[in-house]
Amino acid sequence: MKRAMLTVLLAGMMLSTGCAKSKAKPEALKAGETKAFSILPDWCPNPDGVTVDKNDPTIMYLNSPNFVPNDKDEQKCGPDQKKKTRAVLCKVDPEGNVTKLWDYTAHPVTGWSGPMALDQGSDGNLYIADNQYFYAKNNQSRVLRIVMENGKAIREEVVATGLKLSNAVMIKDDKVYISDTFFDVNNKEGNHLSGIYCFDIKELDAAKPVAVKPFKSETDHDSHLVCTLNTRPRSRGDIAGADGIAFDKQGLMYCGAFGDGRIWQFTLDAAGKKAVSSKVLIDDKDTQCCDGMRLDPEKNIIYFCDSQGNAIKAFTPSGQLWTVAQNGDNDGSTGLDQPAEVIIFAGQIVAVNFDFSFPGLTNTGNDKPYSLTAMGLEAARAGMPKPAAK
Ligand SMILES: [Ca+2]
Ligand SMILES: [Ca+2]
Repeated sequence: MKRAMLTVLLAGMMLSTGCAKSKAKPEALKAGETKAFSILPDWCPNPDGVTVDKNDPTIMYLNSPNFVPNDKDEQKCGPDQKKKTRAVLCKVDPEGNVTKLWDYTAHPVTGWSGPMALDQGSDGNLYIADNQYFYAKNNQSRVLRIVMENGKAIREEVVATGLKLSNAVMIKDDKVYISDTFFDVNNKEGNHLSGIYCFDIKELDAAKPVAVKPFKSETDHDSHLVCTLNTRPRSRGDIAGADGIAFDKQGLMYCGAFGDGRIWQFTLDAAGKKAVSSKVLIDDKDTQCCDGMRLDPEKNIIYFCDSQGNAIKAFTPSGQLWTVAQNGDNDGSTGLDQPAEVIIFAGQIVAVNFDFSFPGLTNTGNDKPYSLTAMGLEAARAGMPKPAAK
């Protein structure tokens, strides 16, 4: 009798486990709703860049630079790579499971690694912005390439040097666009300048990395520079500049400033190497920070992270702006916890919670859980403001 009951119980448990693992579509989240997409392992305390594999939509790549929560004294990893939590590249599946692909190598001068955003080229390899600005302000930041073979990361290469704070990466037509958030040079109005560089994948050679010339002025800079933008500090006094990059379906390029939340729209030349015109598209009093951004190609909408406001927002190429989701300070178990990157994955909007906590942000501190947050894709699209009635 007992044995029979146990069999029934076990069968029931197996059935329920099977249901939980079924590939049934997740229940669509309503407007403004958030839930954890993934609770990350302890070795991903400070995740940042994401991109989805160009050939396999079930693979999302995630960088976790892990600048925090390392204690300052213990953080001395040095060239011997004893960083408390090593910077890693991972892959994430549609159920939110995380697998480590690579341990990044420390920079030979600073002793640290800082892999922020990443994107995949048509060669299948991943191109990474290695931000060294938190450790050295003298142009130590780089562009890295992780060579991929059959889904495995097999080699890490340095392909460009000389950047200040390499941040976002967006690849279009085998050109790698990288934002540099700090030039440490002001324009004549006294606003801090920053910009975007562009490299052809075919010029990126590990045997001879591109040496980017430091930016001196709007007329004296490296030939790879596409455009500049400037930051007007707002309530939190942050001068950080060029951050997230996206292209719309017409090929217009967008970049937002981390320090003031303004978003620029750039028209590029036919080669995609120089901006021929630019304008500030978004300048909103309730949006004082812009981090990562990503195109929704089906709707020609661009989603972006307001890291200060713990919000995911969206805009159209004509400048309509709306909020997809926003919450107060949250540890990341249910809501946004300083989102830095946003992407469409597994039929949802997925945000990466950087959870670093800079002064003036809603996020008050790096805390467990470390997480990715999901929002409803259809709800986000439906939130677009309707044109005013005539
Ligand atoms: Ca957290
Ligand atoms: Ca937090």
